[in-house]
Amino acid sequence: MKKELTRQKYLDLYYYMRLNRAVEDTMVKLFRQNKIVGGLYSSLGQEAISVGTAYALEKKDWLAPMIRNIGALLVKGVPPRDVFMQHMAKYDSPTKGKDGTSHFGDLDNLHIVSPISMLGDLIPVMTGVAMAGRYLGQKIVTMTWIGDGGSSTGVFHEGLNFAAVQKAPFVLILENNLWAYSTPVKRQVPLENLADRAKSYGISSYIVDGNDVVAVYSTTREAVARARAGEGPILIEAKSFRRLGHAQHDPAEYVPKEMRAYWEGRDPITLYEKFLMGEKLLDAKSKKEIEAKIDTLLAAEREFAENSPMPPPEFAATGVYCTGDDCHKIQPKWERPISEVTPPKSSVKAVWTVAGFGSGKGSGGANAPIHFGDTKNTIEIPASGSKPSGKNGAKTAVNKSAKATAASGATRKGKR
Ligand SMILES: Cc1ncc(C[n+]2csc(CCOP(=O)(O)OP(=O)(O)O)c2C)c(N)n1
Ligand SMILES: [Mg+2]
Repeated sequence: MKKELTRQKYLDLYYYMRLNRAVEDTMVKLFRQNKIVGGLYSSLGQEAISVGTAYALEKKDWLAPMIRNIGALLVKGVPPRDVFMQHMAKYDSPTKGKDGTSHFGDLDNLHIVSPISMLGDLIPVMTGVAMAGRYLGQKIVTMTWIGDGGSSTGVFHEGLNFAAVQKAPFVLILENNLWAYSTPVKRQVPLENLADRAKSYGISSYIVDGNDVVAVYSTTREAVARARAGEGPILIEAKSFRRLGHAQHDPAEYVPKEMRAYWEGRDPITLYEKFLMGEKLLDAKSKKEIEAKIDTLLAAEREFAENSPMPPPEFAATGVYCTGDDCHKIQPKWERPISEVTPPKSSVKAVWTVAGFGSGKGSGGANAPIHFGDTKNTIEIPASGSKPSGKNGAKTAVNKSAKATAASGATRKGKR
């Protein structure tokens, strides 16, 4: 680690990494008390990535987190109570209890786009946000994160290529934690460095030690400055390790013991503490003060979250369909009366019907062999308009009518 920042910045990075870990530790406790409604993912050992990257952004910049980026939300200013309540599906949560994980954002104030579960989809979305900012003359930079597994999705490539040709001011953090669920990175990408993917789009990239928060921050700060200056998107591969399973339900027994032991010895918070102590930026007293501050904050945030009510049952039926002003400011342009396309009408009977749709008829009128087994009882008839070839001419296999099929089934049965 290099000494290059102000004391305040060093201590901020430390505070947010500790806060990130403490928030997640609290959620594990809530999970074990059965108070977490959805899945619970962990960024244990990856805190330096979320915190170091988000800390390099300015207030006006935009980010979109993925499941292991709670640290980035905290740096951006999301209060821990929102993270707790969101996972507990409480009524005071940002989504008012309609989601049990982290699908929430803040477009008005903090400039956070909600996560999208489909891996990679945030790349074109955040490219679009970056382009919108440029059209509006805002000089913003946008950021999102993707895993080693997610970097093999089609939309990763489409999105990054699009960002590259548009020279979007966008920074993509590729968190290579060596595992995508139970698949080791070596079995899904034939590359030593995933940063090499950037070459295909003609964009710049960096490789950084994801367990060194100062390196992560300094590298990202440089990348953000270059993107802001108009150099186009930049890919940063942060190398780290997923210390726990994919989520709480996964004991990750498939991870070799030596690999886990190696990375446990490189805990980003322990490494950073050693550095701070060595540089006399932190001592036992100030460390205790930071711990006390976090404890007090989280006790209050947790209490608030636990006391928040669950949403009233009837609330489940509201806010599902956009109804205009009370939903958002963009007015939908309904081509048909709203009552026609929303329940109860829409879910009772299709308004438009297409003759033959769903009946299983092929274009020739006969039953299409769409199910396994339908093809068994086929008869062969010469295809109309095609030239005979070979002994029997061109043939088209067509199912018999339902009646004939039933009859032949009965015959077969009789023969047995
Ligand atoms: C397009 C798509 N495919 C599959 C999934 C299911 N899924 C969710 S997370 C995950 C593993 C992701 O691994 P990686 O990208 O390495 O991220 P990590 O969990 O290691 O942070 C999978 C397969 C998904 N959400 N989206
Ligand atoms: Mg991974």
